[in-house]
Amino acid sequence: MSRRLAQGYQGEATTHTPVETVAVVALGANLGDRAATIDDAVRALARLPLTTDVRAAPPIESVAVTLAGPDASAPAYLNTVALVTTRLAPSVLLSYLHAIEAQHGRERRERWGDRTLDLDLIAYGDVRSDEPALQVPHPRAAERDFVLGPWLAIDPDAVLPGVGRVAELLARLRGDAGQSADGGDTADAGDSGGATT
Ligand code: A4P
Ligand code: MG
Repeated sequence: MSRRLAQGYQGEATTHTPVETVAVVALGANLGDRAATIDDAVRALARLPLTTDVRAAPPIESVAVTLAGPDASAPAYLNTVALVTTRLAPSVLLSYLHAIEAQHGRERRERWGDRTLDLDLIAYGDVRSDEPALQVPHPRAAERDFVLGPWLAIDPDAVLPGVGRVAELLARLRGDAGQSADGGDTADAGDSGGATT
């Protein structure tokens, strides 16, 4: 665990004021009234304690990525990304994200299955953690057009810690997807799940 992550935990147990950090939260919904759910979830993020600012990108449509790959026959997703300025420690923020998912009827039946609302912590400042309960940066963020696209829309200088500039990651991803569409090996197309609009 990184030093800053440890400081976050220490902050919870003591009277120290935790450091204000910008967290990147990805929101996705492919069941129910997706737009209303995403709107509600962004408002719920803005009401979190110790949280001073929330800025969300316009939502985009994206093809569902399932364990078998992109599936155009599954209900399409609405995805967006919010920048959340908060003094909540990352583990506490993730617990709140799970609570917001639950308030919106999230059921966990199968991995990458259809869902009313999914909230992923993509990054928390430059903190890095690979504990199963808290993986930041999110291990699949760099492969996902539906995360990188909205993130870049609200932060043109965004960097995925330890990986690289979001603009470059997205350009590479779209370049690879284009090559694949031009006759590349589509059997291994990955889970880029490009936006449909
Ligand atoms: N967990 C650990 N670190 C994190 C983190 N940084 N953010 C734990 C969120 N959760 C984190 O998550 C599984 C476990 O990961 C939880 O116990 C959590 O505490 P989950 O939300 O229960 O399950 P999941 O979302 O089905 O699994 P996973 O592996 O997190 O899936 P992803 O990567 O979130 O992908 N297609 C489109 N077009 N748009 C989407 O938004 N989303 C998914 C889910 C699949 N296909 C999609 C989309
Ligand atoms: Mg998730």
